[in-house]
Order: sequence, then structure tokens, then C-alpha cells
Amino acid sequence: MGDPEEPPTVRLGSVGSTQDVARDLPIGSVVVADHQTAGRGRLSRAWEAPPGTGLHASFVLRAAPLLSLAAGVATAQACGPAVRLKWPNDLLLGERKLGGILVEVSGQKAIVGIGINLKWAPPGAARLGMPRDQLLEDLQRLLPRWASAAGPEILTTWRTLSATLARRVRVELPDRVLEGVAEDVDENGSLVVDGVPVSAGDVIHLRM
Ligand code: BT5
Repeated sequence: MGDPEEPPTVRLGSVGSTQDVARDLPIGSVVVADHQTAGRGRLSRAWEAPPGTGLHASFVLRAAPLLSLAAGVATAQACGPAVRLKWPNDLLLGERKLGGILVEVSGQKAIVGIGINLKWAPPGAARLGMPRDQLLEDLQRLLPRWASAAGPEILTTWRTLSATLARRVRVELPDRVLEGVAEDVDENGSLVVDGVPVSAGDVIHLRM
């Protein structure tokens, strides 16, 4: 039996999405599942993985302005030194996608969903040879630490882990496409492309 005061870690076999279970739990809770039948990414896209092949976890944290980048930093550090971040917070191994992060805010809570490929990856994507529970343990230690870190520390560390900065990028905005050099992330976490801050959108790394 766990401590009744302690936020729960809920371990599930199969679930629709860990995000939907986490939404009703207190801050500090974690939901992890062997399989998701309706795992999702951003913008209603799907996150897919066969049963037992990856880490699928949702962390309930207190909503904060740079939480999305902070979660990227924590996850990259948990995955190890070869892993880099593509803005806003895709995890890359080389140029290939290893994992992704979905942040959904609900009142004071932010549900931070993390998917990492471990034993399997779709064509063109990457996977990490690490035991799931070790990765989960490292995330449980690193996420709360980065979620409460000061903005400048988050931004400085994000920059050192970034695969996007100094690259030519194409950003698909709702109303237009922007191409240029990703110069920096600003104090709001926006990506600055040729002087233009971009707060949301999909980034494609272009060849130099
Ligand atoms: C993401 O979205 O990358 C965020 C993924 C978050 C998944 C976690 S799992 C635990 C929690 N519960 C959920 O329901 N979700 C979170 P986005 O940047 O929109 O990328 C989605 C795109 O990645 C898809 O359209 C596919 O092209 C691709 N994709 C899907 N499954 C993948 C996989 N296993 N590995 C690599 N790419 C994948």
C-alpha cells in the first residue's frame, strides 16, 4: 500500500491515452501504460506504438510558462547525452525522432505526456536501448526539478541541448510558411527565426 498522502503512480496495461487518466489526478501523480489504443500527439495527430515497446507516461505538474521547454530538457537528460531537442520539444537521436512531448493545460494543472520509443520505432524514427522503468525513474526525479527551475536556467540548458538553433528551418504557421535561420529561443520560449518570434507551429530542419 502506498502512503495515502502521496500522489499516486498509476500503472496500467492498456488504456486509450494516459493523458485522459492523468487529468483527474492531483499534482505530482504519474500515469504509465504498456499500451495506448488512442495515444495522441499535438494537433490531433496520433502517437503509435505496439504493446510493451515504449514509454508512455503522463505527469501531472503545476502549469508554468516555460514548462514545455523544461519538460524537453528533463526528458533529454533522462534519455542520455546523445539525445537532442527539436523545437519545441521533440526528442531526436541523430536526425530521427525518438520521442515527443504533449503538454495539455487544464486550470492550474499541466498534463505532460511523454512518449519514447524503446524496443520498436516506426520507419524513419529512432529508439533508445534503455529499460522503461529506469527511464521512468529518471523522469520522476528530473521533471519536478526542471518544472520548478528558473526561466534563465531552463533556456540556457535548452539551448545547449538544441538541434534546432543555428539551423535553417521551415516553420508551418496557421496562415503562412516562414523559412530562415533559427537564431534563438526568447524569454517566452518562442523560436526566433530571422528575427521573428514563433510561439506555435511545426518546424522542419532544412539542409544548410
Ligand atoms: C508528439 O506529437 O510528438 C507528442 C507525442 C506524445 C505522446 C505521449 S505518450 C504518453 C502521452 N499520452 C498520449 O496520448 N500522448 C502522450 P507530434 O509532434 O504531434 O508528433 C506526432 C507525429 O509523430 C505523428 O503524426 C507521427 O508522424 C509521428 N509518430 C507517431 N508515433 C510515433 C512514434 N512511436 N515514433 C516516432 N514518431 C511517431
